[in-house]
Amino acid sequence: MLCSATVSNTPAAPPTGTVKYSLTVIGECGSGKSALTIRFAHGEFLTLYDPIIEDYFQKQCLIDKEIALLEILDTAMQEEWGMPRRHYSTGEGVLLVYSITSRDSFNALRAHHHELLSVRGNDIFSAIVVGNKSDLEEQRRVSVNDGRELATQLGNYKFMETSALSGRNVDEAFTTLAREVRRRNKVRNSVSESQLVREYRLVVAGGGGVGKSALTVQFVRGHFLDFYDPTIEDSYQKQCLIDEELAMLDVLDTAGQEEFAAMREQYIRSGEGFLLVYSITSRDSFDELKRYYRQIQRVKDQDVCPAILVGNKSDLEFERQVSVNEGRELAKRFGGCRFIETSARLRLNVDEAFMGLVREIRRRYSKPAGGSLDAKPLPASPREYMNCCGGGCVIL
Ligand SMILES: Nc1nc2c(ncn2[C@@H]2O[C@H](COP(=O)(O)OP(=O)(O)OP(=O)(O)O)[C@@H](O)[C@H]2O)c(=O)[nH]1
Ligand SMILES: [Mg+2]
Repeated sequence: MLCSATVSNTPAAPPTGTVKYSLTVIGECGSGKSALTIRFAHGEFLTLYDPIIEDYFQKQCLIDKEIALLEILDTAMQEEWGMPRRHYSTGEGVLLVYSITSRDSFNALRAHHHELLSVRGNDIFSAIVVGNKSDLEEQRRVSVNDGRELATQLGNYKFMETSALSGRNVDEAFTTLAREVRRRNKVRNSVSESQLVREYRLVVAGGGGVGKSALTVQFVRGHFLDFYDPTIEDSYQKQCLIDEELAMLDVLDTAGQEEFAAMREQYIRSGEGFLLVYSITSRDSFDELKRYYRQIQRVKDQDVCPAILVGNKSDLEFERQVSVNEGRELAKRFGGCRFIETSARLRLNVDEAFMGLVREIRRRYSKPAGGSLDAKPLPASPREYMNCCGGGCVIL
């Protein structure tokens, strides 16, 4: 890693051509945020734990032949100070830190991430997940796999373990985050030059209580709705970077209850792509989708429409009534659309479902001249997903 270790805590004028990156370090108190930041900025280990309110550091680095000035905000999470919303709202890049010795600090990252999503709205930020204190192997409470899985679930973020004590992966963590920011900025700049962000009108359809709202809210806001409040109709917007292309997703969360069925024709007409959701714990909800699909075909007057079949509540394995194979078979009958199982509760495959649908729509409108479409099957599990996509799609 090329870090030219030119450190300055008092801003000096950076050489011309320097690119600035503003990064924020977020995580529970005691997870090692300050130790990591100081190890990176000053190359030394902080032996005394002194919970700070907030601190600001600068470090100049050479990253891939580019002179980069990393401006880092080290935040405070002490209960008595609370977590100022400003901390969540600043920084193009966010280092999400937990300690591998504390299950609580690991679990708390979801709440921090949820706060981030709700404060940022459609503002663009990059993130990576870091499991710190990796030198304390004998006190480990969070496995590498759990860390990796959390990073995938939160937004296909990169993941690494670090040790502020030994210096392991510390430079890598900050420079990787700067690279992620750079990658995102590149796309954003190309979009602002062309002034074009494609909008996608997605409709989330399916029976009552299958988890349409829970999936949508988990996707857009990053938290789980653990109560049931039947929907009439709600719409959401979310900006995403999908395969290096910016997209504005208009998501319509529809009513599953039969009493609102009269509204269906209208949203089918306006929708470009459909997330057809059933619950793996309800055969009725699975069978009901067949009627839905016929109605979409009729209203759209098309045999095949961009869609993705989603078997939700995959965390309730013991209550399963519909097998993975039945899901796959039904997807074949729905014009060979993609199939995926999700859990809104655990945030499993949630991003993949929505992004998979956008990819379906793109495929539909960018058919190579004279060529057949390359319909790669969407993996049913997050692990398969990582193998297939390498975590390449990111949410802004
Ligand atoms: N265990 C588990 N429960 C879920 C999951 N998704 C949703 N639920 C629960 O299922 C219930 C119904 O979820 P909703 O998202 O409101 O269902 P809906 O499809 O929007 O229902 P309607 O708006 O009536 O069409 C709620 O109590 C959710 O907490 C999931 O993935 N796992
Ligand atoms: Mg709902």
